[in-house]
Amino acid sequence: MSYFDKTIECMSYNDKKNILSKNLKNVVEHVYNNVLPYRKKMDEIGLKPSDINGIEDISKLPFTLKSDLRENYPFGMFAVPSDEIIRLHASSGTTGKLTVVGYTKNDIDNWSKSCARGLYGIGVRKGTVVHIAYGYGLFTGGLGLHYGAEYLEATVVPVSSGNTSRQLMLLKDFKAEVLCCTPSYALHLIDEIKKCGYTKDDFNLKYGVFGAESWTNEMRLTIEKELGIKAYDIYGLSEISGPGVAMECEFQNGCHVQDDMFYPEIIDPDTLEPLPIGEEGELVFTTLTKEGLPLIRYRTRDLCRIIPGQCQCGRTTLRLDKVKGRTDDMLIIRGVNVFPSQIESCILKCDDRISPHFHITVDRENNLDKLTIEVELGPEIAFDEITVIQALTQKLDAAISSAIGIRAKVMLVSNGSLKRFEGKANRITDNRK
Ligand code: DLL
Repeated sequence: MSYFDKTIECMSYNDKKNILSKNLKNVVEHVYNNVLPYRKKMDEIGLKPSDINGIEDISKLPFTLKSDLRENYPFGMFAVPSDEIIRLHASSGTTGKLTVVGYTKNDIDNWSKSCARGLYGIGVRKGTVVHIAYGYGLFTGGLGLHYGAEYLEATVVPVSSGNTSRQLMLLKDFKAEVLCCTPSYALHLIDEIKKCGYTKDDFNLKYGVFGAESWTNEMRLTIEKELGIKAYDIYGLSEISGPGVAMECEFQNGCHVQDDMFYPEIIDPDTLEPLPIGEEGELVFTTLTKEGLPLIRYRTRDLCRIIPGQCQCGRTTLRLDKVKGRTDDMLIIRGVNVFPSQIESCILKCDDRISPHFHITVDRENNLDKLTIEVELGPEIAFDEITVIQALTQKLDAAISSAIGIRAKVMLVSNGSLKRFEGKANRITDNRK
């Protein structure tokens, strides 16, 4: 087994604890002295940097929310003078105001290293051809993986998102071994490959690096089968750096968090109390080495759990289980919590003749929530094969109702009729809002 940085990745718990404690003390000192909103938050609860003696004191610290970044738009949470910021990224949200993040030279270097560690763990080396179809620009996906792959001296193809026919041409001609994009874009590429009359054997792909949105293990199996690759999960968020906060190794058994840089906690989103390892709750991160925009106990809104025990690969880093979804994406239908990932998993498990493309619509009729799930038929079923479609609809209906605990209206629609996505998928229309 080889590692990008064995000392850090395979460090014993006690050695790691010393590093985490030292870094936590540094970052708390840094934000208290340089970020007014943090000084205020800490003063309000009477907490001084000297009260933090080690990583075990982390729960004394206040949380940070996305609203803190919005209220201090654009640079009010930055901890260094503006001329030390060498890169800005931003993500858009529901309120329209951007969440802006800034990086010093060291931050870019550490972010690149975190992505490099992840990519190394799945086999990327000098000369491996890495096709990056995440968007470049203010979104962190493209540039984050670009710098990580270049750090390893891989051969980077910086295609960005869009122009699918050109993507296929480049994938084929440059013989990329690694495809980096959202899982929903991978589905779109699979459809286009078939439409163009290619097969997976026309490509040289071996691995996929898929993230930026939640996706299920069933989706992984579909993509792996269709592209003949191993599909790895990569997790991250711009506030904490971008892609590469955590990534799966070759054992595909949870995303290894680069926890010397980004320290994870799982909290109960209602009581805000930390939860023990293995329990599901909201994922919270503290950045331990960031200079430009250090964040303390940032509430991601992602629901997840830390997998107990150590991975077969020998790394001692904490691992995240598949993210179930964002608390904001959770639909409450007739009082029942429903995650799109539960529906995705039913669709993919149900029948090979059903495609992975779906859309969820929620309406309110006569004061009652109504859930409609449109799912595309696979290309081999003609839309006039009424009996087959009726049988498939019943089968899927039963599977979804039993998984989510409420009835939904399932509609099988013709192949190719639902919207495709180049970046993050948006599969929900909630007309109740
Ligand atoms: O999506 C960074 C990224 C780019 C990660 C490319 C992986 C690959 P944001 O646009 O700030 O950053 O969105 C962050 O996306 O809080 C999660 O809700 C979701 N997310 C990211 N990766 C995963 C994943 C990038 N692997 C938000 N599984 C996060 C589930 C994910 N959700």
